[in-house]
Amino acid sequence: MPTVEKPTFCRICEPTCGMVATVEDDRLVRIRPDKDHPVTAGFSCPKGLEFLHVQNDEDRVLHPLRRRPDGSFEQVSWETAISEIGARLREIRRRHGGGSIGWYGGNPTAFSHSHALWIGWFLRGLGSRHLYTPNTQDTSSRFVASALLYGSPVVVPVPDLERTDFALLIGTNPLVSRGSLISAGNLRERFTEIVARGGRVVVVDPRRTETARAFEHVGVRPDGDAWLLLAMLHVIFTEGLADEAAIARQSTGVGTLRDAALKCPPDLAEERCGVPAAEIRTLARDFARARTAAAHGRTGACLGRHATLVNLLIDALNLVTGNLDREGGLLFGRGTIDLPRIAHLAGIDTYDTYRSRVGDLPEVIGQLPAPLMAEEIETPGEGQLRALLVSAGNPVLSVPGSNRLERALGQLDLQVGIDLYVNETHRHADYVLPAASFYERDDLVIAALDFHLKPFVQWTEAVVPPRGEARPDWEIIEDLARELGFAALSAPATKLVGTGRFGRLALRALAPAAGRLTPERLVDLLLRTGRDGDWFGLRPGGLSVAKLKENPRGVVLAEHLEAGTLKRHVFHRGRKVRLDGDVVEAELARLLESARPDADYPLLLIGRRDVRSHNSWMHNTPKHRDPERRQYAMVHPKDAADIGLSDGEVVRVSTAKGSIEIPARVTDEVVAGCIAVPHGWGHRDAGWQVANAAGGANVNEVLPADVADLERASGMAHLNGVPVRIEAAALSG
Ligand SMILES: Nc1nc2c(c(=O)[nH]1)N[C@H]1C(S)=C(S)[C@@H](COP(=O)(O)OP(=O)(O)OC[C@H]3O[C@@H](n4cnc5c(=O)[nH]c(N)nc54)[C@H](O)[C@@H]3O)O[C@H]1N2
Ligand SMILES: Nc1nc2c(c(=O)[nH]1)N[C@H]1C(S)=C(S)[C@@H](COP(=O)(O)OP(=O)(O)OC[C@H]3O[C@@H](n4cnc5c(=O)[nH]c(N)nc54)[C@H](O)[C@@H]3O)O[C@H]1N2
Ligand code: SF4
Ligand SMILES: [Mo]
Repeated sequence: MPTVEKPTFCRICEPTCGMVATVEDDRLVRIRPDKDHPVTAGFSCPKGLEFLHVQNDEDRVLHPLRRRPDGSFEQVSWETAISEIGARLREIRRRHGGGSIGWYGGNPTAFSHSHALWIGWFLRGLGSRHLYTPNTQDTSSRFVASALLYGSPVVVPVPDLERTDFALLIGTNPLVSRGSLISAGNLRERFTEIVARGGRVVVVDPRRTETARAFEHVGVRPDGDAWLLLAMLHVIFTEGLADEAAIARQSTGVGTLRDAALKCPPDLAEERCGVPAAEIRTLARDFARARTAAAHGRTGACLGRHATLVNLLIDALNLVTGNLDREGGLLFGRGTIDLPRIAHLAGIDTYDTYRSRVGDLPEVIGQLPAPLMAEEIETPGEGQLRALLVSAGNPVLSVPGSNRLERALGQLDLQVGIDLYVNETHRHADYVLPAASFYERDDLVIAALDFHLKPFVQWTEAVVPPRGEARPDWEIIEDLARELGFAALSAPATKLVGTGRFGRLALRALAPAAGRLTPERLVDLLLRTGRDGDWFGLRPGGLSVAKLKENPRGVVLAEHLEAGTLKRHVFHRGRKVRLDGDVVEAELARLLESARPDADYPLLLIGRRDVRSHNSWMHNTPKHRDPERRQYAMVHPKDAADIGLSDGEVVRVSTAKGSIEIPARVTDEVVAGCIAVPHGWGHRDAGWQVANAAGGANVNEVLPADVADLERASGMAHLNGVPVRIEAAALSG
């Protein structure tokens, strides 16, 4: 068979780098970065290249598996698996109602055109509210800040790094993570260009990260950001640096923010966030006086105890300095598929329209806090969670309170996993179904569209057929839905396109091919009725899937994001950003009244991401045979000296929930009083042999996960800045 090279793109993380896949005999034999890609231009990272090992991994699940009474798995046919799971789900629905069946859809669902949509459809068919995702360990606080500010949780502005004079990065390490809630190819290059233009890149982080080392670093105490940001606003308001015209034009409710900022002078903030008052003043003045500036936060801003407030303050800092919705500041997505509008029409841009059965916490975009899953399984009553499907996720490693979750999973009437591997969550499942990898399916990453700095869209065909009997996630979900007797996925499509002129036109165009709505047809519909669409021939040359197939390296839609689109992106009445409200006031009060450090647990734990890991996966590649690649904790020399810990020794990290032990690296890379521990480790007894051997400790076993530990405003888990105690493991009994 001849060797074929196919342009496509990686779907592990947000740059969605252009790749060229080399295929021989229907087998992926090489992946290389695509130099001719119009956005990523030859950029990629080690994970993207190591995906070749995942693709061809002998540990991959390639056939449906069913648990035997002795706990081992046996291979069964798809027909058997789907019909048996269907029968069990029907029985559970009959006895306990559709509301007793839930789904956890993990991180990779966001990198597919269809996976998350099909899960949503499945649960709506059941009338179930048990939808869980990594969001409460990742972005719910950001989404709630958006709901409060803009009236829609899915409106998330991006920093215009291509034109800004001052990038303020809060709790993000893009030289390793490659950027999140932003998609701009090689971010190191973007940052270097800012400096080359005479601008600045300042990184606020408790650790002198790869990004902080390459640019400027402000060493903040974990969970200190709200204090830092309020004190910056204090300086800006009291020194006349605010852009009052922009505030009046764009927002309502600034008084609440101003009052809170006035209560937080830099000297008070210094005590709480560890950044010297003089440094806070200079940072505030420099940011406000820069010709243009953009503050952007990610998981370091999203996982603290005041995360919703931190995210709100980040956008407010941009707004108050006149940097929201202007070139070089924060800009809104261009929306070739107008997600906020579509989500609004479909009624899925929700926040707090209902609350969790246990814990009374708000839904965010229809999702409930994943740390509640254990208690939802354990708590009797109507809506008790009795069956859980987990696709593209590994909550036993990724969700805090994992010991309890793992025990609770054992109480389920049915547990089904859909994955590339039998991971730590699926090792107890009743069935594990083999998912196609992203190179085995067609795709367009709808969720990333609005995060591209250079508006861009790319469609890919599957570059190889699925290995073994693997199948794309959406097809598996559709089969299960059919077992439960759901109508085809056409009713939600009606909602998505609306009932306006183009909606009607689109549905008419769709009707002749009636029947199955595939992701390709859905994407086609959304593209064609979007702002660049061909409107089914009314605008020749416009976008459609066919058009994208003619351009396999994608289509650049504009050089830059536009400024001056605020009114289109704000859903509040009057189209103004809202800076006040009950939630904001409560969160500000909670911050200003919050307690100081806990004497029993004097250190603060934060997370850390590694270049070759992706949360709990990508650990089964040959590189992870190297002990150097394994998990270790970073401890400051002063804190190490206090407990007599030397570099390379094992440190015991304890919270009120328990202890874990991890080899330590003693380094002043972390600020004193802070310990950094990567999540996603603790592999054992799962189906990935290299990962099992690499082992590690599961930090989520000791992180807080009770209802009282979750943020009231967003249900967000508290995973950064968690009070801990450390001891040298060798010395303590
Ligand atoms: N190589 C690699 N890339 C990844 C991933 C991965 O696991 N590995 N995961 C992907 C996923 S799912 C996501 S969501 C993104 C996340 O993207 P990022 O958020 O950019 O990822 P992190 O490297 O975790 O960066 C968070 C930073 O916040 C800092 N931090 C911790 N606590 C605080 C705090 O209280 N205040 C401040 N200011 N900073 C704090 C941490 O030290 C860390 O440097 O990365 C994605 N990319
Ligand atoms: N303590 C702590 N915990 C955290 C975080 C933290 O910073 N600190 N970060 C959180 C964040 S940001 C995230 S996003 C979560 C991630 O949490 P999860 O999404 O629960 O876990 P992942 O480790 O990303 O697991 C992804 C799984 O999907 C499988 N997979 C990959 N591609 C596909 C596919 O196409 N289809 C299917 N069906 N399966 C696929 C992989 O084999 C793997 O088993 O972790 C969170 N947990
Ligand atoms: S940065 Fe790496 S993992 Fe992320 S999309 Fe690009 S190649 Fe894939
Ligand atoms: Mo994430």
